[in-house]
Amino acid sequence: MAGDANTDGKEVLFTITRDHLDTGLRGFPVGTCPISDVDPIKGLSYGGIPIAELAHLDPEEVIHLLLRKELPDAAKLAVFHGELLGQGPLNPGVLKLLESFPRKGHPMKWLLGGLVAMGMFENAGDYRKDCLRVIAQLPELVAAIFRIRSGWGAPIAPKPELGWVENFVHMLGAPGASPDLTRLLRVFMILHFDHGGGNLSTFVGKAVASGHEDMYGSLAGAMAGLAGPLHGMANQECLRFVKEVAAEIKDPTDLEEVSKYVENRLATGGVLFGFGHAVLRVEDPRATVQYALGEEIAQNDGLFRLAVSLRTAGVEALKKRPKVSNPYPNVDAVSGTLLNACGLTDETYYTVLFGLSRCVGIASQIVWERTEARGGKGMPIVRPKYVYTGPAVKG
Ligand code: AMX
Repeated sequence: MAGDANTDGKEVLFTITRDHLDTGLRGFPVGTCPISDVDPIKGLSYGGIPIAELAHLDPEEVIHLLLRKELPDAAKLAVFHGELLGQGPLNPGVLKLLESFPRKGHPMKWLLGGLVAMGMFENAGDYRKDCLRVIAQLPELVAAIFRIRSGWGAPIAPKPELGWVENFVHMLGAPGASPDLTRLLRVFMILHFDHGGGNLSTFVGKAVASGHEDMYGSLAGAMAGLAGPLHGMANQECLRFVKEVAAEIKDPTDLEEVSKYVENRLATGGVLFGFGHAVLRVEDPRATVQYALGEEIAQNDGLFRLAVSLRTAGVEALKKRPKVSNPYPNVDAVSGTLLNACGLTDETYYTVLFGLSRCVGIASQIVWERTEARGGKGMPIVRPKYVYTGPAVKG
């Protein structure tokens, strides 16, 4: 804390005062991360490349960038695809366990259970090997969660020769899916792979791994963090919000009517879901990419048109409220309306899609922290200090 520090001439990054306690470690530098970064103005980047430049690449190229810290050429990409393919299908025991899960359990609970089960059936006990295996097999797990829990039918066998997303869409076999679902999910997955070192789920995953828990247990911890409505589950809540607005207005393109609704909602203490951010101070570039994609694949969809009207009306209204640090759309502002327009209409599953993607970045960061950081020694066990404020210690 201030006054206690002896910096020995070393660079001071942050001074901790009593006011900083109990603020969720907001902004505290606690480590280094060479994989991705979130800049308040430039937004998200992977390996120094802005997310907008990566959004339309092959998802496997971007996974390679996160794991191996370079975009692969065609030859390296082919080798990498072979490595993923070589992991084989998910152990049938995991799928059998899913069959016994209660349908009323939220899909994120299914994902947690599935990851724990994978840790018992698939575990190699090696962060690098398990990272590759979990990335290769998670699409099968998540597709099975959709199919079994939704009652769409038995899991569909993988076609690993397909791309990572193409295989996922094949295994999903979603009734009523539009032909644009693959295109959307390729972009969606890339946009959600990683988000700097300190977002809640990534931080939790790395903290669990710092006690040398294996990859599967660490990812299960991370996904429990992602499941909360202030974190990953915000995408589910955002589509519910857009649907709520749609039910209250006559014309989604009538900016005046949408603005009136928004002002009224804020005046009565309501939240504009899909707006604001803890770090960003501009429109999230991931939202910008999705608005542009929506104009190509969901141009005439009523909820998408409403999300576009909200993009203007929401910013105008939030800008009038100085307490709001960032009045601009975030990644969740439009992702749900696009998934809905492409046929994935049950928003309860959106956080699982986020989780499928985010496990890639978290697993990459765990591998780096456990096997490369500190000259290969790995980060020590996480152990922050809590300042005791209870009764004086006796004696
Ligand atoms: N609608 C209404 N009020 C908002 C708001 C919004 N979209 N964004 C911020 N505010 C309010 C906050 O509630 C807070 O009010 P208070 O002082 O009365 O408690 C005040 O403005 C200051 O908040 P802030 O410093 O701007 O934001 P934050 O860093 O505390 O929180 C976030 C960031 C995203 C939780 C917040 O902007 C929010 O609740 N947004 C709506 C929910 C949402 O879209 N979540 C998805 C985030 C993306 C993600 O992580 N997946």
